[in-house]
Amino acid sequence: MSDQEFPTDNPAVVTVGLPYANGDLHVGHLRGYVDGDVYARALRRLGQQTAFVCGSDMHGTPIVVNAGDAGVDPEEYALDYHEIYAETFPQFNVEFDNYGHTHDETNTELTREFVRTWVENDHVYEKEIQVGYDPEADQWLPDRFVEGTCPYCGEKARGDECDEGCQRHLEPGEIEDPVSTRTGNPAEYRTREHKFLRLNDFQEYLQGCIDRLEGTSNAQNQPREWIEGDLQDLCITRDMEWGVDYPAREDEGAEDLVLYVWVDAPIEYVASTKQYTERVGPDAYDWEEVWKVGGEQRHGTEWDDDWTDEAGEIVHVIGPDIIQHHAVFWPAMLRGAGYNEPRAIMATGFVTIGGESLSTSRNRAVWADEYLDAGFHPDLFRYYIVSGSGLETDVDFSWDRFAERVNGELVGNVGNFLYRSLLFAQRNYGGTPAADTSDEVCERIEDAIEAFETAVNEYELRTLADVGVELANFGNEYIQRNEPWNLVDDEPERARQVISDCVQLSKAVAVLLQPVLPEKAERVWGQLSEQGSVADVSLDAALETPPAEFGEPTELFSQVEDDHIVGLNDQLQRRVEATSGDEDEASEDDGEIELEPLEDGRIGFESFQDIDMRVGEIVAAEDIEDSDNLVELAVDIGVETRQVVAGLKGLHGLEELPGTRVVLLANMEKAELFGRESNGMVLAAGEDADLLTTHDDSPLGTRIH
Ligand code: B3M
Ligand code: ZN
Repeated sequence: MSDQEFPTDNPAVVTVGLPYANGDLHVGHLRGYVDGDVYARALRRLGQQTAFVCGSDMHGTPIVVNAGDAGVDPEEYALDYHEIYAETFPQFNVEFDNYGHTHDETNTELTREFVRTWVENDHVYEKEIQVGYDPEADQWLPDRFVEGTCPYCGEKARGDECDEGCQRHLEPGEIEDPVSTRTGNPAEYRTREHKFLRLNDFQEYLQGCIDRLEGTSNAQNQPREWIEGDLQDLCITRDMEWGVDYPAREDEGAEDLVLYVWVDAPIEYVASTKQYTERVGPDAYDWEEVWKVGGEQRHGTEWDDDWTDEAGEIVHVIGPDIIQHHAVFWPAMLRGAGYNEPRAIMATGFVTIGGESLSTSRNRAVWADEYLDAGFHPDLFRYYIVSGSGLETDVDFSWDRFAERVNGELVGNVGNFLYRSLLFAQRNYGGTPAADTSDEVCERIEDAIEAFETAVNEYELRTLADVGVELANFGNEYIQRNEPWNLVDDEPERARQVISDCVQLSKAVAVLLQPVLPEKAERVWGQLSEQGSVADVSLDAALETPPAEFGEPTELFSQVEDDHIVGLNDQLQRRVEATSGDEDEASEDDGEIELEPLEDGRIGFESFQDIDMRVGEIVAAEDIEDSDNLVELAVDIGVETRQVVAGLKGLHGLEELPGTRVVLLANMEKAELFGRESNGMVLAAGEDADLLTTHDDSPLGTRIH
């Protein structure tokens, strides 16, 4: 990447997180694709050479699960969705330069090449680990085949991610209380050999990389916590059939392993760019200029500032739940293979409905097809999404709000200004009247251009929508203030000036709003009888004189009718109510747990200091046969290992306890239970003995304050 402002002399690539090819798209998915598309168009607007690429994520357990439920093989299942996505995106004017998929040859080959390079560079090692296994289903339980409790925050989590809690990536074997999603049985842990990418090799590099990283503040800040201290190595293989085969050398005996989906998925960003070059030729766009720094292997060397001038600009648009993958794992993966690093990560907020998260399983969503079937233009949706909130903030979708904003901002403001200006110009002058643009209007347009350029460099998408809308707003006010209809007869020159200003403003609005409203802007371009496409002009075109002749305009937007919205709104409301009903029931269930009243008496800080609590880790767990509820634990608290008798039987599987970080009350009076000494107490919450743990990696023995 370069440290210069956009536009730079280097080619850029904008990518969006790959959709898993395993279900219908809804407005929540569409947000990222629209945001990415708007950003790519805005970069081009600045004159930055830009490719916009993506692809379907074909691998991973969710697809295997869903394909299994549908009774088809994963490839067929994923390809069907891939084709649906490839057709759906353009219907929202999301136009990728290349849309591939992770199972195609370009990606599988490139992925294996990455892995081979890591192996050659000694970044990969083999280790025995505990992997979930379901004896009833007789299968290994990678990733989403297992659910349980996040060891970092205690929330319910999937095998490889804490999706409802701290959003961390979870390594195989980390999840607590693992339950097989195949049978609902508690999962067993069994020993397996797997391959690991040694992330610690990249720790220093990643610190620098995060310091250089641009984009949204969540993407710049969250990774700091993850890269401080020892980085946990990334298990890059899985016991599955569906995926990219691990490129095993004969002697390695790893033929039955596939790569973890998060290995081949981001590499599709590179593969998709490569396919684009294969189509248009390297003279038009060279993927290696973007992804490889000067084409050189730069493994083992420090980042050199000179590279910043040669390398391309990589911008990733992603959801907020995959920041760790993109800001920590991915730069390490790239560096380990001698590739460039991302310039920016734009992590968007989610889309909510009625303030609550979307849920595909509960059908609390507005589906892509549903929007299109309602007959609304895609640009309206794009506008709603981009201007609805700052990039990092959630956007709430409601049909009422949609109608309100379309009718108020697009129909009432932008559409109204363009139509009245062009109509007046056409009727009175047959097009743009001859007059120099006034200083006031020129300055307004220049300011808008500057605001647009700043917004691109600061990754602020909303401003890209606001700039054009505010210019139209100004135009309406300008027309109102100057009343050209009263000037035509008495002050013809002033009338020409005012109307020429308004046409110029209209043209500027089209140029500035094109990234957000590509099709609508194109229509204005046509109405102005401009040559070519508005997509191909630079921002300066906003100040160039519009044609002297053009035809009668038509209105750009039409009013969203109340009764149309009533139907859609009803439909959605019914769904939302139905699903929140389920949740109310769930929370009533929760309410049945009677919480103890708070203690009246207070203790002083000194009394608290008498309590010696330490960070510990269970290293062994043994059944106490004679007891109904007790087990014997060995808890490592750094300075020593304690024998503790704890009431965990039946609440936690004995085999899952070793490796669990706990909090130990170390100066608890010793006790003897069932003939065994208990030297300390493991802290736990509630009837289910929900074990207290620590959020980060404080060393064992650290005192708790
Ligand atoms: N397929 C979807 C997600 O977790 C996942 C993204 C891959 S991006 C390389 O949001
Ligand atoms: Zn968590």
